[in-house]
Amino acid sequence: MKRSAITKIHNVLSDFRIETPSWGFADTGTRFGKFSQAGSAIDTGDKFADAGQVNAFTGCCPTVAVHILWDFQEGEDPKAVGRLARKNGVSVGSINPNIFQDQHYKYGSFGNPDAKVRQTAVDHVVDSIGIGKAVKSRYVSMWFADGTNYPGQGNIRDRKRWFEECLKLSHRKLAKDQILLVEYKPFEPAFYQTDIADWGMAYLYSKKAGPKAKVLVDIGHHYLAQNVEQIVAFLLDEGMLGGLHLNDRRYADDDLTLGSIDPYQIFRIFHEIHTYAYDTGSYPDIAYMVDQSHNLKPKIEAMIQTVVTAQELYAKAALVDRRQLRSLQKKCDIVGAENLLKDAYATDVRDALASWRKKKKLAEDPLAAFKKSGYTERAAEERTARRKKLGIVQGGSYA
Ligand code: PSV
Ligand code: MN
Repeated sequence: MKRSAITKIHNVLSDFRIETPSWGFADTGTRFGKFSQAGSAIDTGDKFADAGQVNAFTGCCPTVAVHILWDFQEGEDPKAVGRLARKNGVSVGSINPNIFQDQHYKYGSFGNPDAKVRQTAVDHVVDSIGIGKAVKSRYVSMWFADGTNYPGQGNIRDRKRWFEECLKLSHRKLAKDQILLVEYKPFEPAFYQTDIADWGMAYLYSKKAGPKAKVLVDIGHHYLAQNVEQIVAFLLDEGMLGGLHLNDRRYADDDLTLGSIDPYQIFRIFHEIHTYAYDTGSYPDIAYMVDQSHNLKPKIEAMIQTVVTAQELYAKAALVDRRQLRSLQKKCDIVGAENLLKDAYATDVRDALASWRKKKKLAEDPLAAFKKSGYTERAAEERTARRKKLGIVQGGSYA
């Protein structure tokens, strides 16, 4: 590889940060059952410790997304959670309010026909914004389970207006430097109609909520045929892309490992981001976050594998010769233009990544180094003993 290509890769990697999710380190499952791992995190401290490992070995994951009800104890000083994170070599990243799991949200949160429930949901989001301020987190990340399961169940336009109103009320409470991310999802858990079903709806709600609201694109939250990179390009051009949830999917929102199904799609998404930077002279302000929770793979290894894949695809996409691409596009040399993308995609960037890591005093192969460290075995032993002491029984069915 040419020296200039290696330098380019080193430069873009140095500014590429990826947040890991706290919910990716604890035992999870499907609605059919929960499968346990001896070394999975028991509490928030464990989650930060595991995320700290991912950061220590990759050098690019300094923040951890947290879920209010899962990571903060009732009445706990949020600053104590911030300190716990720092003790483990990370800091608190995006704040995810939870307005979907409590019984009162059976018929929705911001879209609930009962005004009192809508108010409860807004109050929770406002509390979450306050927690974000206390821990100096920049993002409040909103994902809604709202929708209906049957035609006729709800008035779609009423629900839209309730969403607009509640998002506006939430937005009003943001500090100057806080950003409200609005995520969309076409279906699940609602299977007839979801209140924020696609990027157009998320865009509109964000615009109406106020200037600090931006769209969060979760790669898994699209129908199979959808052109995700086009959505990314559109939102970039409108200054409305706030965040990207990294994962992959084969069917729907399966939380598969980034790039495990369609790595070229991830490359094309990153290509749009690098192209934006080339055209405008600066990289967009995007929160990159892994949103995967693995039931079968060892969780920390899965996270490192994901982060390394993201870096590789981001580096490959940086290599597209954009000056040449512009000129080929102008001449309508379609084959030549497409081949520029394919050449970059086919480039083996692993040595360039390894030399970047070496410069940063990181292991050249983070996954192998992590496995060799013995952390998984130590965590399994210590956490098994702690579970026993606390009387925690792992696994179980949902029957
Ligand atoms: C549920 O679909 C989900 O995976 C969303 O993508 C959220 O971002 C995440 O959970 C955390 O609430
Ligand atoms: Mn998501």
